[in-house]
Amino acid sequence: MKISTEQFKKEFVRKLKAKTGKSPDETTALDRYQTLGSMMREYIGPLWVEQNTLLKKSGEKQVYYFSMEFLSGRFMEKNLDYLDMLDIVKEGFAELDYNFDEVIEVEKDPGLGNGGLGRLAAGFLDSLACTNYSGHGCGIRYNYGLFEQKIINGYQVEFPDRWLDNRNIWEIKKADRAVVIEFGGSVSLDEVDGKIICNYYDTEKVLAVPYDTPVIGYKNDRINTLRLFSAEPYETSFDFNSFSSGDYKSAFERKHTVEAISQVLYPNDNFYEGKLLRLKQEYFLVSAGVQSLIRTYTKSGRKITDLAKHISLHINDTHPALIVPELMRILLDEHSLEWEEAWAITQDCCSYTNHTILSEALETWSIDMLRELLPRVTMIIEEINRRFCLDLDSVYHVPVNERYKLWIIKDGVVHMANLAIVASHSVNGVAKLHTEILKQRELNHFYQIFPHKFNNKTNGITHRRWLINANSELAEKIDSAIGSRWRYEPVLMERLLKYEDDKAFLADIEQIKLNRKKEFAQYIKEHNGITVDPYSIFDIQAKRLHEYKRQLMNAFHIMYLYNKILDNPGIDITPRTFIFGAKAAPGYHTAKSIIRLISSISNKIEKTPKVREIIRAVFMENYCVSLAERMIPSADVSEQISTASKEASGTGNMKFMMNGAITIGTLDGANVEIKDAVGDDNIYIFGMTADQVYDEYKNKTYSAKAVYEYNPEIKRIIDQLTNGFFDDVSREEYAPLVDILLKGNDEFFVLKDFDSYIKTQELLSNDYNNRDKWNKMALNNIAKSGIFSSDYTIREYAQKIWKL
Ligand code: NBG
Repeated sequence: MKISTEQFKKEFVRKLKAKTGKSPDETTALDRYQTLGSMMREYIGPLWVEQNTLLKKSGEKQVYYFSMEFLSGRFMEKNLDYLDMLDIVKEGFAELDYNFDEVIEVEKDPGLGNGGLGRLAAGFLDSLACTNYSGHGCGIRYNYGLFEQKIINGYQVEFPDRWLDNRNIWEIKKADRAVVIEFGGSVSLDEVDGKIICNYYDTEKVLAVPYDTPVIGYKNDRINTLRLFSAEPYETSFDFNSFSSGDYKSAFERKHTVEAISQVLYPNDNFYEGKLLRLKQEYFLVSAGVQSLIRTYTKSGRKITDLAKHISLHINDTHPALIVPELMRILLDEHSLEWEEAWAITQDCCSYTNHTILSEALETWSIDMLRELLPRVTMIIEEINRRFCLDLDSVYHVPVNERYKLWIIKDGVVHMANLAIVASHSVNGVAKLHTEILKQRELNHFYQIFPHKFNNKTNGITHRRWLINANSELAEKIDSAIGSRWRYEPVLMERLLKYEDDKAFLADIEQIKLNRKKEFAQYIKEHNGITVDPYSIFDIQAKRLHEYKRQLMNAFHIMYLYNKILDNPGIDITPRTFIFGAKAAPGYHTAKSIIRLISSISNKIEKTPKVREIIRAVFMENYCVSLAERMIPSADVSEQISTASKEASGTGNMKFMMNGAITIGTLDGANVEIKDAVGDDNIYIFGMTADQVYDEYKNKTYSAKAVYEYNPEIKRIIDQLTNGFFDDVSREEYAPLVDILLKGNDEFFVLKDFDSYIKTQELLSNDYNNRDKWNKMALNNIAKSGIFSSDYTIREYAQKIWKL
């Protein structure tokens, strides 16, 4: 935006007065935030309209990325930067004596996602706009995003996330573009003039009202749209009869039932909960999105049979897989296409990404529940399945006893992944290893009949948020070394390698890391009341809490060090600060128990001065995007220690690497590709490989109990969980964790990998003291991180899958 600081100040103060009716020095940070936001919206508005009009005319192909989650993070600073206003606003604020950081902090994190899947969706929208593609997000405008986590007496307690309390200044409600979603009732198919007409009776109608948020490109004038739908009652919002007779509960019941659909995000990561409300949410999203885009499309005067030439629909995990029968329904019933024609269009339009192999995350719906909620859609799924079953025989010649693996409906249950695979022209995994596992193991039966559909698209992260915005000092240092073109072409960061033996340059990199560590140490002091040493190793594990991610193994390492320090007074251990950030799903007791254990360990260390001088452990409350933006740039060590094969990709691993942290990890997900990029000398790999994990599951030779019996260090740690060692909880508190390991035979191989983990940690610890070596490793990681920019991932999707 071309505006001088003087002009900005004048306009800002005028608006501030007009909006608040206060004298400028009486205004609050919130007043200033909202005024700045409305100034930006005035600027963005006309550009946005212009682009949409152009798009409608040109018919340029667009992708609609359907996702139940978009974990966007704050918008203000990013939008200012992208519109080239950041410096002017910062300067203007300084001259007006307003605190810019305070204004940024006012913005509530839009936490409409759980973890990697939702963050990836938001990052992809960013990259689509920045690489100048026309691509939009379709999602749900949850009134409450992911819960706010508080740690009370060491326990996670969940509070509602009231992100809309101060209004969302970035969205525009488009009530006139609302569409009607129908649930339940019954359906009849009647023949009129040789055509099948579908009639619906007694359905429950719900309005899906869109709220549009601009998705701005990086200094390129592109503005795409994130459209989130909110559920509102279709008819009068309350029942007057009940109201008049004083029955207020019944009077508003309907309104509340309808609004429940977009009330709250299910707080599960990598876990499927087969609740009716969740199914309603999923259909609400796809029906609203598909209806709304088809309406815009047909208004442009283009033929419905050309839909796939202009539109791509992406299914982000199976959650929006009902797109398939919904699009078929609209093509068949509303546009009177024949089945074959509608099916061809659907397949051309749809593509699907698989994000997990964990069986507890794979969605299935009972056909009875589906039929009751969505009678017409269920008929269509049944017909898709019927035809596919015939093809299994006549087209794909699958042996009879192999066919059941491919059925979409089996034993009264609809398998959503199967539906998505059959109906999509592309099925991709999110890292090379993950895609291989899909092809060779988990989805091998589909790979055999549809080899052409399967492809890999390794995840990526936006280097703008995670480096340029989160660590501007490092970004500027990179500019000064290699120029600023890397900001648009991040692979150019590789040019930093010419400094790998330049001691002065490496010292500057080290100093920048220290600056971030000092800032974060201050934050820890303010939030946790613990003083940590910024010269110690900052060892961070930040991600959702899940058994497969093995925070428990990290915790055991801390206990191991605790024991070692007490047993060996004067021992030389490199000081370390272990930092965790993690939310557990509210119903996931084991995960919550691991959080409690980390608090116990932290308390124990705080009470033991000899240990406290060397190691500290802190659990940061309420891990979210804006906390990640502070945490990640301060890390020396990035913990990526999942059981091999379980983490489809991981993206935190890429963010840490980009900020110069060194990974300690297993050969899982994208860690494998990080290792390939940086080479064996710049990463610490340990533990079982994915093949070994599969072999163990098959051969069942592993005995966790035997490890416990024969390894005294492990035995001691496990015993400490229940022998009163932790005096801030009862002895029973951690008994279930012990049971999972010993009685349950340690499904995620925490004990099996422990030795190799400890040895690798020791190596890392020693290397850290060799500052030249460490800084060189850090530089290598930064330099090689460019390939993980989501701009490249998105180019691959755009060119190879969506054909934009
Ligand atoms: C998650 C995987 C991560 C991956 C993200 C994004 C689900 C279902 N899957 O490893 O666990 O990085 O998806 O692809 O949330």
